[in-house]
Amino acid sequence: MSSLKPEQGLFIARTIANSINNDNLAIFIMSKCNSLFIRWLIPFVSEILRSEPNVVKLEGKFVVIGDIHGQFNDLLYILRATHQIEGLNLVFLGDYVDRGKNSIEVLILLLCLKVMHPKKFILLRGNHESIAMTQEHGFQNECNTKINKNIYEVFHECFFSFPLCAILNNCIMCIHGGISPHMSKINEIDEISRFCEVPEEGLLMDLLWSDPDPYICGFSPSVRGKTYMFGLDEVKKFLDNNGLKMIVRGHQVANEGYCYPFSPDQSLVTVFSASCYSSDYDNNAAYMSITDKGKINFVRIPLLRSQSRFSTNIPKR
Ligand SMILES: [Mn+2]
Repeated sequence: MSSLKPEQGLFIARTIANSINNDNLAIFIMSKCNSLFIRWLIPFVSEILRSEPNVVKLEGKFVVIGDIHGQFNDLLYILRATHQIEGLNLVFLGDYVDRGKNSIEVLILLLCLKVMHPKKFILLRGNHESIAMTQEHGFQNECNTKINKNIYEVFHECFFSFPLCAILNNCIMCIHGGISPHMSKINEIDEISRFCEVPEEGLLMDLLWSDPDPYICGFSPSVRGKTYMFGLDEVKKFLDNNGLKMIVRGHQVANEGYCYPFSPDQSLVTVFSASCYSSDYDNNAAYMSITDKGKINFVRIPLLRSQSRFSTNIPKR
């Protein structure tokens, strides 16, 4: 089988990454995105992702973006609003695929941005970046329909390669799900070998699957049927043990795009960046901004009810 030369692959990746203001970007991406390109892109970007530690440590100013779930217009809004800001890093909390109609476009755009700006874009793993979830919740079907039946497996390598956690300015922990009874110190995350399918139990699963519960103390079995829910006492204990101030996580719809489940306590915040999620909700979406002085702000994404691939009413920057 023929394959792309590195310079050909890089040329396409650069073209996509530089086209954020293209009026029909979703269509444009699909026009570039044949199986030859995907078979070049995934091993190439996976090597970059694998070179990152399980816990990525960063300093500076950030935006933190919650679940996108294949909602291309929400992603595009965030990118247009932020990508040109000098020195800003974008930290994504995972769940790029499934449920929405444009998982391929979302994932390909993010991976091309990662290739071109590996330090600026941090892509953490969500529980949907797994074989079991993508077989059931839309991504595999989308691959079969939009590309071909053989391409889905090619994506597995990048699911297995995303780092798990980010620590911002030594005080804010970013993770898709939450904490785990199997962890007291953050450096225990470094001991996980993450290059695999998400297991059915243990620390890796909990980090990607657990949820906060304001009505409990300690850990208790989750209503999801796997992993745990945790109380504020466990969050406080974990933050104290590790000299951290706050946990930012995604994984649950929040009506305003963000929510402090232990409010008025602000030790943990949920950020969710897919508006009118899965067309079952009429939730707002938001992302979080963190200045280099540590000031926190939430930015609402305008409701984009129609997640049409052809929509062009997104302001350009
Ligand atoms: Mn999730």
